Amino acid sequence: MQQIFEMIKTIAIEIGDLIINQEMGYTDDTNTTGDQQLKLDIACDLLIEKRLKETEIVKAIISEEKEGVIPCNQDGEFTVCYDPLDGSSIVDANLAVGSIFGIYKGEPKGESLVASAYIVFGPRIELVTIIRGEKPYRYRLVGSSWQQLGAMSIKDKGKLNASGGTQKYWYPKHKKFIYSLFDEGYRLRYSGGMVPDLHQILVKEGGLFSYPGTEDSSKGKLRMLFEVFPYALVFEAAGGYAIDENGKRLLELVPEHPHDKTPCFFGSNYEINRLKEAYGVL
Ligand code: AHM
Ligand code: MG
Repeated sequence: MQQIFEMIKTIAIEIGDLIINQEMGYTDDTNTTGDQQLKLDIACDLLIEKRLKETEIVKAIISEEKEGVIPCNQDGEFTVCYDPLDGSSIVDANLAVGSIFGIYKGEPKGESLVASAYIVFGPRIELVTIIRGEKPYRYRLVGSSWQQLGAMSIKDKGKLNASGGTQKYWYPKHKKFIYSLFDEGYRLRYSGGMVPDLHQILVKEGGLFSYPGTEDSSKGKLRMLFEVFPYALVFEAAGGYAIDENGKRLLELVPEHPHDKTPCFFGSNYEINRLKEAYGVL
């Protein structure tokens, strides 16, 4: 696994450079979920594809920006599913964005996720890696070396509340629940980039991030293989929880298609219990 993590460190430096120097603007293409692709999305995708193909233990890759599985090394062991540049719609506003990697052994699904990693491109570049069964570790790029900042953990209760989706289309139970947390004193923290938003909750050791199903999109927006499962592994290993709208652990879900989405909730013990109560799935 270290071979993949080392390559992800190289990728982080190279994408950091692309974000600063690559020409912005859209191409005429859309990805499989219908989002218009930025030139930067494509450049990041190609870079990751090239680097993962060079990593001998990678058997295949699946990108959020492409349809289907791309074979890499015949003797490889792992399938890496990745979102090359999450939050690309906020990159031109110069907000933080990220790259997410799910590393699967066998058929990609929650149970076969063996490790994951994400990179945050903010004022600094940070990386979080997790191997199933171990703690998540946080690193920061200083000059050209990676400084380990220690293991990440989540307390029983936090102060932050971040919910995605168009509020007009939130189901009444979700709206009532989110407002009840604000009435308890929770603070709104939502940038529109799941990588910095989830990273902030982890760094502040608690809180809740929701991307619910809504009246206009019953499965929400976030894709299981590239976005949801990698964070579910991080949150659980940090001592938090990661569930769907039925109270089921996200890591127990099985996508039918690589680009399948699911409503998802990541948080500390207290907020997740309040959510289960509000959704009637306790
Ligand atoms: P993307 O993969 O096309 O960038 O979309 C995913 C992003 C997440 O980072 C973020 O949580 C979500 O979209 C924001 O969506 P919304 O504006 O609907 O809340
Ligand atoms: Mg994304």
